[in-house]
Amino acid sequence: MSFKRTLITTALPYANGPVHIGHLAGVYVPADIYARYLRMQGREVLMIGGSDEHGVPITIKARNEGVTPQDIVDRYHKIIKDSFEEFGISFDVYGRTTSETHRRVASDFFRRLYEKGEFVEKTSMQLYDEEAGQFLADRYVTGKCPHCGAEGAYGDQCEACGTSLNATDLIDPKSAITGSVPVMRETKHYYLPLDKWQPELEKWILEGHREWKTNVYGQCKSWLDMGLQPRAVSRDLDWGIPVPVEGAEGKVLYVWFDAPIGYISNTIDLVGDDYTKWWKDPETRMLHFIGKDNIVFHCIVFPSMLMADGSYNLPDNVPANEFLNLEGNKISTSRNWAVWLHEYLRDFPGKQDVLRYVLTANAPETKDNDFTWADFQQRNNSELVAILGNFVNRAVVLTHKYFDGVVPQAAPGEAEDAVFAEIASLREKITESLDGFHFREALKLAMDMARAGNRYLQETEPWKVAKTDMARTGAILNAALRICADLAVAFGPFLPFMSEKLASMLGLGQLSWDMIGQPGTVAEGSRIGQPVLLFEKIEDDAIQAQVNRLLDTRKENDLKGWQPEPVKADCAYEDFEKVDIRVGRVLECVKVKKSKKLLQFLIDDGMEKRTILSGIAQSYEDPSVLVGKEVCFIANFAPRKMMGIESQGMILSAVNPDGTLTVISPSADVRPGATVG
Ligand code: B3M
Ligand code: ZN
Repeated sequence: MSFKRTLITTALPYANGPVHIGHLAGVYVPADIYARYLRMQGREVLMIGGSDEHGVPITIKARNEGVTPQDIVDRYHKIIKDSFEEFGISFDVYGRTTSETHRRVASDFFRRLYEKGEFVEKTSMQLYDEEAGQFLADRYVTGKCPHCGAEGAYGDQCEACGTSLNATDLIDPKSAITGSVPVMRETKHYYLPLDKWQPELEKWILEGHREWKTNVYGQCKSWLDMGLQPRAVSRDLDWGIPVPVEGAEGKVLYVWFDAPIGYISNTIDLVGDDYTKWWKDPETRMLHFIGKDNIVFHCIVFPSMLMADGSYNLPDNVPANEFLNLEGNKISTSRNWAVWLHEYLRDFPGKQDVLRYVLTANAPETKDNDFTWADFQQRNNSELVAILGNFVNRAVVLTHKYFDGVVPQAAPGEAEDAVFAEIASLREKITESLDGFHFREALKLAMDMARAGNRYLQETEPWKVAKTDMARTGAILNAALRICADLAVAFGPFLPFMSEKLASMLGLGQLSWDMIGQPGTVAEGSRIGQPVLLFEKIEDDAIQAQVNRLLDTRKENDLKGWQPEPVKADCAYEDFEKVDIRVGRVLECVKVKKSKKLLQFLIDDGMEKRTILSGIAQSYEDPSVLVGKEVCFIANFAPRKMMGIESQGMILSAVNPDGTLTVISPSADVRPGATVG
């Protein structure tokens, strides 16, 4: 079906912390690429964003900081909104769920369903913290996951296995407020009977949307196959939208009931009553851009709410991404294991496009993927600088060199026809990839267009032709500038800052998608701007600084979570006496060839010189720092061969929280051979 317009919604980030590269990669860069692409095609688009300002994580953070939840959301709503703006995430509106509009719209939505009898009111026993005097919902309670046994699962979700939980499912629950063991207390909640909508959801998704990404379709199918259960859409909390019906004092809307309605209220903030054109007109296509942990809420829960209301469109697609990891570990706000957008901008000012590029090139579109600073540097230096930036710079510099910046006359020959044919074919492929939400693939094809430009200059060698034939040189540079214009358009959805800079260098007006491959985009006889470097090399020290910051973070985390090993079982003094511990001076210390772990010590033990091997090489980048030091070692272990070398004893080392090892030395000079008792 062809749609008149497209409504793009993007997951509303919780306003309880800044946004990081995982947010950009998972949701906001893909959504922005798609919105910009549609706008460049002249399509009618709205991209809706906003902060999700209710929910227990916010109240826990407020409690921990001794401020109000409103203080927390006011702080982070601004930080998040500013970060998105800095990165060119082109929302048409970026709202918030503590707005008056949202309170009204969400309350009306609930009341309408209530009056239609769409909720089941049910009294049940829920976890209650007698010390704190409140019920424990969602993140207010932690315990052992009944599915995977992981400790620290929350009342609503286990982060280890992703299973959605009810607080009462947890094993050995503990209150996250007081740490006490909760009691069960009766309370009433309003349930959305998801089971009632199961047949319609199965028809809509399993039959009607086989084209959805496999990770999305698969998750929906497994939820439906398990059989949907009624879901509580109210909570005994004091932060949120009060349940707007009699007898519901002290209850608020469950955050996952209220937040998706934020898409509607943010649209109303933007276009007022015209929102019906975007939310109820079947000629509008709605797309939800989210991360995989939000699939059930956007494909099952929110659609059930919309079906219960009966007047809204349902999403046409939900191109959810998987997760982005950082240097091999899961990104974690609580462990500060993240690249925060505001910190990136501090360290790499003006390089938003570089991060957009790398996060798209590595996007976790079908499986979790990893961000590494080495890859970030490599893609910047060998792709953005060396391919795209280099081509544009050569075309512009040579036009200034030979034609004083005036666009020479076109005279297409065989070489031009060939490269323009390649560009036309790339445009078709990029369009097809973007239409299919394959943004990684589309970006690679755009970079192939820059590669085609470089090959064209290599083949035509204008710097040589200029010695004999200026007309031909002009024809080549006219073609090269036309390719630059094609690149400004093709990269427009991905790298908006570069695209704008290049377009102004070439004197192009508003860029439109169908300009790719068209002759005359850069007008003959017009004067192009001075060459401006589109990208700069990123040096090793800038990357090392980022890696060091993460290593420091890892050390802090290891320290934070570290507990000493439990003391071993009792040992008799007689047993201890059998071990002969001595002090020895290190005469030599070198890495053992072909071994990652072993250092080879030559020790003066006061009697002779002995060789001892020790598995601490990864803790001592430069083993020579140990030469001259005194170390403690066990002298009466039987000799042992490792890597063909006989080791006579064992060096004593302490195990640090981050797993590194530190040799044990006496606190003052001691004669080699001295016994340790
Ligand atoms: N606030 C963010 C998350 O789960 C959640 C999205 C709401 S979209 C309506 O990461
Ligand atoms: Zn689990």
